[in-house]
Amino acid sequence: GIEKSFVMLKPGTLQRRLVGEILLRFERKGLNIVAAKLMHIDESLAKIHYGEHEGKDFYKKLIEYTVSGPVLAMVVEGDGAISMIRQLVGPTEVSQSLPGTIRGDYCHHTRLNLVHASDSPESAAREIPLFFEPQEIISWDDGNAHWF
Ligand code: 3AN
Repeated sequence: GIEKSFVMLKPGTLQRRLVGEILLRFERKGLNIVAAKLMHIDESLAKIHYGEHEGKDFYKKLIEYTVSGPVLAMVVEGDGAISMIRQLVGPTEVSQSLPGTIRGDYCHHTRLNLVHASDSPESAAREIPLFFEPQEIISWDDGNAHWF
């Protein structure tokens, strides 16, 4: 079914001028960008977003990195979008991410893995409202839905 995923292009994406490269992959796959916002998120939002990692050894650096510059927060929609986007992004551990995935092509360290994408429908439902008001999400139709 149609799903919405929360996707965040983290500060390294902007620093390395990779926004276009990454958006291209979502568009090429046929996904719909239904919300997008450039944000410099504060520590409290970063901590809520990454709350599940509190106490882990990489947590402090993860928060510092996430607030170190602007991010592009997005909602991306499509049939089975959540797992499809995880496939496009590649595994968390960059040594496991294959060429052809975003992390496989552009990341050499797990701490600098460029993209966040919801890992389940439950995560998406929690994450999207942290970053977007309902009226900021604009679903649209490319006219192909009746074929599948
Ligand atoms: P994903 O981003 O693939 O959903 P999570 O949610 O497990 O992965 O981890 C969130 C972020 O925390 C990752 N994107 C990465 O930046 C960082 N991270 C996760 N695991 C590690 C690790 N073992 N060492 C360093 N950083 C990590």
